[in-house]
Amino acid sequence: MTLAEFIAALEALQSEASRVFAGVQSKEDLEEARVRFLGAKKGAFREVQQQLGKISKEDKPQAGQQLNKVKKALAEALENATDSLKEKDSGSDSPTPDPTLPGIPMDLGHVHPITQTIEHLKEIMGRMGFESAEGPEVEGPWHNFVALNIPEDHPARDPLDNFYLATAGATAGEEGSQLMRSQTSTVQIRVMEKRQPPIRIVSLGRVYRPDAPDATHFPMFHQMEGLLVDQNVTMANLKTVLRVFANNYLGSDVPIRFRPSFFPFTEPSVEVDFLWNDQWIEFGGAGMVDPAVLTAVGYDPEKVGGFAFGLGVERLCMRRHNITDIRDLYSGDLRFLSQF
Ligand code: FA5
Repeated sequence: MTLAEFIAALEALQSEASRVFAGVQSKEDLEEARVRFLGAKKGAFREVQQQLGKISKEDKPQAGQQLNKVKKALAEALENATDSLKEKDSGSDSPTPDPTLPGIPMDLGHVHPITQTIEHLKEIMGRMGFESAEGPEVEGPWHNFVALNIPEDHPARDPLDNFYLATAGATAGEEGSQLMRSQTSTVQIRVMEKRQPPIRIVSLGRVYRPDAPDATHFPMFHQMEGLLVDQNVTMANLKTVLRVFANNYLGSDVPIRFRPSFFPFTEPSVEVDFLWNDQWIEFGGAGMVDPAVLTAVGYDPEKVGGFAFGLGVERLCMRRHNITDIRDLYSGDLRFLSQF
């Protein structure tokens, strides 16, 4: 093959390729043209390139130069065709935006059912004159146990039954150690330490216990603590307050049972059960504030007395809304939560 023939073949290839690439209308056309002219095995360029071996030694440098020029031109033609196809895709084929269409509706979040319950409970208790009080969730043994008359060897203080925090220099359970409070009764102590009777507070907040989760237990849950301290307070006052509370929150026909029980910080003590689906379910504990507790906070048990109660908030919410598994409340499943 002569140099002139080689160059003629290159020119023919370039003009044909330019024509084809310029006429590309679709992705399929583009791919077909790419394979036809630039295919690595059987492409037209490759075929001409293979003729280079037949060119004489003297003409080879010039033939090589021409070959490279055409190679570059073909690569450019491919690139241009690709670009113009892209432009075409994003241009006339895409729908014209219609500014009169309505927007995409967005779901608005709402308050979690337990938070709604807490607000509702505060409101009912507020109407009976109980003001809202708060205390910290990280506590020391004094507020969680000692001032509540829970002795050192009581099982409730066992490190395995509480979430103690790693506290430098203090053994779990000893003064100086810290734990996530296991009950809101801590707030009774905090309020009485600061204030003098008459006291009438309610405290709603989180508590923590290493309980295995099941339908009625969760390791983090909420309690509603009530405390009333005054002169001449009797068990009848406690029963009336809980009865009026139940009437308002659960309905006047809800049967309540007070079952004799024991708490170190109340004497006498009761367990408070509500009937639910023909079964008595425990909702909390209550009783008359133990004189030892009144003494621990500096009150004179000869002059003042009181009652206290602590109810499980999740169980109240579940009873009211007929929720059968506490874990649903904390699953984060919006199909469940958005019903409230
Ligand atoms: C107490 O925590 C006492 N502080 C209550 C009290 C206060 C008694 C004031 C006397 C005076 P108890 O451990 O029984 O008591 O818990 C009270 C309620 O919390 C239970 O009846 C239950 O409704 C709820 N509860 C307890 N453990 C869990 C749990 N793991 N998950 C969900 N709710 C729970």
